[in-house]
Amino acid sequence: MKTRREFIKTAALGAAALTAGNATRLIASTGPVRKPLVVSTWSFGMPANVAAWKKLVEGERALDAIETGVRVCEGDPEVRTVGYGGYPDRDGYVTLDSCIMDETGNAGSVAFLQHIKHPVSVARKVMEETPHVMLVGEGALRFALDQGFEKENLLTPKAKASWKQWLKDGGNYEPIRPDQADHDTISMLAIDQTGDLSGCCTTSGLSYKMHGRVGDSPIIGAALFVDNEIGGACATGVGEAVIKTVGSFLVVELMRQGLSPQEACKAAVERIVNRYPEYRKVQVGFLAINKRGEAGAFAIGKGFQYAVHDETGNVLVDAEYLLG
Ligand code: SD4
Repeated sequence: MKTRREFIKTAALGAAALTAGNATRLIASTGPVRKPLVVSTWSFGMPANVAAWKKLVEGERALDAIETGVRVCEGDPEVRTVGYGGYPDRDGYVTLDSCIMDETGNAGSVAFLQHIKHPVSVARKVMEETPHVMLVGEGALRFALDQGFEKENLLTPKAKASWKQWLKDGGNYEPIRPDQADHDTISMLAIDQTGDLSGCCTTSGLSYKMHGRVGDSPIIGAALFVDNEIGGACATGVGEAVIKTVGSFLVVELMRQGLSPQEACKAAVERIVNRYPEYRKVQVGFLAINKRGEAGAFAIGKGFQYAVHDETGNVLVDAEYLLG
């Protein structure tokens, strides 16, 4: 097995076959590194990518680009699973999870945060203004207000009506829901013009979740991990499955061993369903990029899409999946 340093060196030289585990894999393509680059989860990643791309071509840091990008989604009341307009928990509270990680390996996160429209920006403040990584609940809210964020009602009339209807229909609650429509996170990764990586994710989490439930989205290593020497990975889907397998960290570590982003995402999905067969029924999708600007994704089930913006344009891609 090659060391990380050898991997980077070999990758920089062009196409190279490396041994990872028992298999030999082609891990690096020839040609220049694809940068800048931004990728994000789901179709709402398309407008988010456009905002991030604008920053990237202006020469801004990947960190600024990804924060700007996902804020588009957080502020859009028509996106029912992120930020303002997100579905509430079973008691009618919109509670938000978010995290962010930069090229130096620094990280910030907020969980179970209420009343703040842009949790990703609070997560960034946690990273930059405190000695901590994660603030939750009341403490996270107090910190956000101290930092000048505005307290807002995030429960839009539409989301409230959906919740009331859900209650009327019996309020049937399954902590693990197989449908994808009710729980989509925006996770975003970018490489800037200098070749540095950053990533973030932000969500209102599973709709009608238990009050106090926190998913994978604010957990560094689970929904997001960035190693500026190797690449970055992020996740969407049922957070419990991602937390138990430390999914994004796993994807980055597999890339470190020589797998392509696509291969690494696939291996992480296989880890989930092999280790936890009950999660075969749910959706989890991983999205990753490596230092060369190669992107890949893989999901448990059909339907996961991701948006990729490079200098050739912004495209929505159907991810490959394991089970029909
Ligand atoms: C969570 N991972 O709270 C989030 C929800 C999500 O696609 O990403 N859904 O578990």
